[in-house]
Amino acid sequence: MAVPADLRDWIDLLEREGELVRVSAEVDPDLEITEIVDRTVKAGGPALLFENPKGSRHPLLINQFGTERRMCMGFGVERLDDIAARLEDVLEMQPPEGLIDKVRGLKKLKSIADSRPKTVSRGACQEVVLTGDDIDLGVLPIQRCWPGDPAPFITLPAVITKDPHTGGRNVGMYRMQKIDARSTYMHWQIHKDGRADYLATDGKIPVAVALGLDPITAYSASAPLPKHIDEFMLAGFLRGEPVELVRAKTVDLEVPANAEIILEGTIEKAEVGIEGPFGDHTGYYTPEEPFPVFRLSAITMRRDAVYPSIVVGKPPQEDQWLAKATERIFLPAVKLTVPEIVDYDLPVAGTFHNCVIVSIRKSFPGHARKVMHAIWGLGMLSLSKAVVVVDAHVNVHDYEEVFFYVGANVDPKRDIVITEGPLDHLDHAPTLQFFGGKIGIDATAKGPAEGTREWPEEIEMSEEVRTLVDRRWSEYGIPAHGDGGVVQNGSRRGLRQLLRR
Ligand SMILES: Cc1cc2nc3c(=O)[nH]c(=O)nc-3n(C[C@H](O)[C@H](O)[C@H](O)COP(=O)(O)O)c2cc1C
Ligand SMILES: [Mn+2]
Repeated sequence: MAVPADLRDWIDLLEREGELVRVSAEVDPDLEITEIVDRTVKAGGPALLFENPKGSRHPLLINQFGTERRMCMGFGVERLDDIAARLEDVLEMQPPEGLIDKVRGLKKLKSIADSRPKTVSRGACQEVVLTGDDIDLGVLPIQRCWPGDPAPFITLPAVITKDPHTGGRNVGMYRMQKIDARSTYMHWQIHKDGRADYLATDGKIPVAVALGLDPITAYSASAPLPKHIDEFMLAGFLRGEPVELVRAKTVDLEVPANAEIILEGTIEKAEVGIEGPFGDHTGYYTPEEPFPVFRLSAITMRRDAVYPSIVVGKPPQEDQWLAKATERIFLPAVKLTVPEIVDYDLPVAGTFHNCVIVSIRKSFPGHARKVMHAIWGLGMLSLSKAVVVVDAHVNVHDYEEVFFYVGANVDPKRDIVITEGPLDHLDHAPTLQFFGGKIGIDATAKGPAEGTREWPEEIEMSEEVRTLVDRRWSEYGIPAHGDGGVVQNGSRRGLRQLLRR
């Protein structure tokens, strides 16, 4: 399935699929859009194109990622797991045996080679170039999202920097609070690559911000890749064609040619100011804190540029699907390091750093604890506050089933690990910022090898009787309730399998 080439192509696709509503009424980016989007997201509603945001002639696109279906459409897949399958294919490559294997291997290698961004000489993102006194962020319909926010925030940017020592590119999504017509703060949290690039600079660091991208490239800015991997390369791999870049006009960086809007500028290492508060994805206002100041040297854009935005807040919000995409896309990489992991789930209500549920093929005493510590040592998963470990057959996406095993298999005195380590920048619960307690819950079955009594057998109907009842179901004359298939397919886990994505 072809993926959208740029934001316009994506808007067209959404519209053709009945997934977009144009709002022509004048609507205020100051709070009003948030309330509309909050209701729309929670109702599983469409993407919204506000054609007349108050005070701006640029339309505002929001809720483009707000449902699983749209997320899949943006990635050109049927299910989010299909994206992971492609990555797994490459990660699990073995030395080829025989000719067919070799040809297949070469194809895979080519798909990696073709992922590298490609520099082109012209880009639609530079149809209009504004420098000097012409730079004015006031032309964009930047949202003030929540009543306690002191200013408007750019919320869906792809922020591009280069490591001052290696020259390697990094792309990240970090909110940007507007200070005035020509400057913003840059919310580079302590654990992020963007911040590391900034800290590695002596004087000032060039920064470019792309707004309004095709969905995969926009997503890639939020992906937690290891520092030395260029997020545009991941975008190229997932798109099946390279991200095209043009040279920025006033800084030594390349920017996506197909973007709607580019902000160019620099950040002086020494120049920080007080950012926030901001109504964040934790469901709370993150307090004021010092962050660097981004000073613009140019705005370039398409003539009729569309401005993209997103609202975060108490979950569920639109960002849940960006995070779910990451959960699915990164599963093969997680399994590569910890192969006993069958699946994992980061509940939306846990705002993604509060809880990880993980199922494992347990094969030795203490195995659940090994996996907890592996997660606490793995990339951004290391910031997880709670890790719940269940056996391989448990569906980690079915929270009721997980709760059953947490209740049934756990002796709190024996099976709880309390430890401490790094915590998310935004977590307000620990006594200290960035550092505090963690909990691991071992809800796997145990046994004498782990010092317990004999573990009892779980109740399961025999396959023979289930097949019999399947065959005879219509004879019983019992009406199927709810989704008829659930009962008739005879599986105890029928409903759970339906819930499973
Ligand atoms: C909508 C949205 C807003 C985000 N805002 C921030 C932010 O303000 N600061 C931050 O450090 N990370 C933020 N993140 C998370 C980062 O984008 C994510 O951790 C990414 O991997 C960072 O890239 P990096 O590791 O290359 O620095 C946000 C993510 C999303 C989806
Ligand atoms: Mn990165």
